[in-house]
Amino acid sequence: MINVIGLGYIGLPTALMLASKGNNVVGTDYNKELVETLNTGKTTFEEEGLETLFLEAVAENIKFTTEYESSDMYIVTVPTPYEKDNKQIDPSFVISAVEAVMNNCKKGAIVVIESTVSPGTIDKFVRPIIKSKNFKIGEDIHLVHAPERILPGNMIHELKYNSRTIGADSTEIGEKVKAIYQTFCEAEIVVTDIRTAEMTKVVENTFRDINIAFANELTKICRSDDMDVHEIIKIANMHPRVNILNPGPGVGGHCISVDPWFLVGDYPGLTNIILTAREINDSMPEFVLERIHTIMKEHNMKDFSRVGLYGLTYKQDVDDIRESPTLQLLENMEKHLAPALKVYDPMINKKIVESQYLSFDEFLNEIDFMVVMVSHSHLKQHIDKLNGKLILDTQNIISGANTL
Ligand code: SAJ
Repeated sequence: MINVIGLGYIGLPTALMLASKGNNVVGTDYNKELVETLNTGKTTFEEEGLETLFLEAVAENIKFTTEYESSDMYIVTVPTPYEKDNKQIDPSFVISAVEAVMNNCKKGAIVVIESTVSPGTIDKFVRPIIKSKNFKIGEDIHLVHAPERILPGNMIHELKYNSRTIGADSTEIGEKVKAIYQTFCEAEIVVTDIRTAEMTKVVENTFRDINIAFANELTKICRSDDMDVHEIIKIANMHPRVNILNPGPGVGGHCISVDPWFLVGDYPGLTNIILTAREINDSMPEFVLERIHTIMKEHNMKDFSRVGLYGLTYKQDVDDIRESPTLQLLENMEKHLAPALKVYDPMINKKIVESQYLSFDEFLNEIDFMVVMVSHSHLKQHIDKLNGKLILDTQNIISGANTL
C-alpha cells in the first residue's frame, strides 16, 4: 500500500494515477474539508482529464483520509514555501509530514519526498529529525527524493510521458521506487543520488525563469525605443539554435517564481543571473501599470475606475492564483494606496479580491479599457465582445491591440 501525503495540485493527480494502475493507495491530507469533498466523489481543482482519472482511480483502489496509514511506502507531496525575508526554504510542512510518517510507518519503510526542496534540505533538515527519533536511515527508514515535473494544464498527460528523476541513498531502493513509478510513467526514469535530484529540480525551474526574464527584458528594451518585440522574437526564433520564450505580465505559480529564490537564499554571492532574472520578472506587474498609465494618457482617459484586468490566475486555463501577476499588480496598487482595478476571471467563480466580477458581461459593461493579463481559451472564444474597447494585451493574442 502507498500512502500519499498531501492531496494538492501534485499529490492528488499522483495518488489517482497510481491507483488507476492498480496500486493500493491511501491519500492523506490534514484538510478535513478537502478530504470530505474527495470522499463525496468530487475533485478539488480544475485540470484537464482529472475527473476521468478520478473515476478510474475510485473504480480501482483508493481511499482519502485525514489519518496517516501504517505502510511500507509513503510519497510526500506537501508545499514548500520560502521565507519572505531571507528567501530560504521553509521546510516545516515536509518536516511535520516526515515526523508523522515515523509515528506510523512499518520498519524499513520507503519515504519518497516529491515536494520541491532546495539542494541540501534533506541532509540539513530531514535526516537529523529521523536520527533524533532513533530511526536508522537505510535500515528503519529509506529516504528518496523524486521531484515532480508536471505542468499545470497538462498534468495528466505529463505524469505519463515526462521523464523523471529519482534520488536515493542506495541504487537498490532507487530501483524499487522506479518500478512503482513505472506502473504509470512510460518515459525514462533516471536513478541518481538525493542531492543531485534536489538540485536538478530547482535548476529546471530556474532555467525557465531566466529565459522568461530575457523575453521580458527584450520587451522593455523594445518599448523604450519603439520596436516590435513580438516580430523580433518571431524572426530570431527562426534561427535553428534560438528559442526565446513569450514576454508577459510577470511570472506566477508556485514553482518558477519560488524555486530560484532557494538558490539565491542559499548561495547569495554566487547567484547573479538568477537574482537579476527574478527581479526582472517581479518588476513586470509594475511595468504593466506604467503601460496602462501611458495608454490612458494617449487616449485622454482619466477614469481609473473604467479600467479592468482580465485574468486572475497565474497562467491560462488553470484555476490556480498563487503568486499570480494580477495579484502582484493589485498588491502593488494597494501599496500606493490606489483604488483596485476591476477584475474578471472565467476560471474563478468565487470572489477572491475586491472589485472582482463574476459575470463577464457585467465586467465589460463597467469598463472602457481592458488589460489582458491571462490568455484563457474563454477570451479567444469571446473576442467579438471586445469591440469598441481600448485593449492592452500583455499576452499578444488579440491582433491590433496595444501590447507591452
Ligand atoms: N510564462 C511566461 N512566458 C512564457 C512561459 C511562461 O511569462 O513563455 C509565465 C506563465 O504565464 C506563468 C509562469 O511563467 O505565470 C510559469 O508558467 P509555466 O507554464 O512556465 O510553468 P508552471 O509554473 O506552470 O510549471 C513549472 C514547469 N517547469 C518548467 O517548465 C521548467 C513544470 O514542468 C514543473 O513541474 C512546475 O513548474 C513545478 O511544479 O515545479
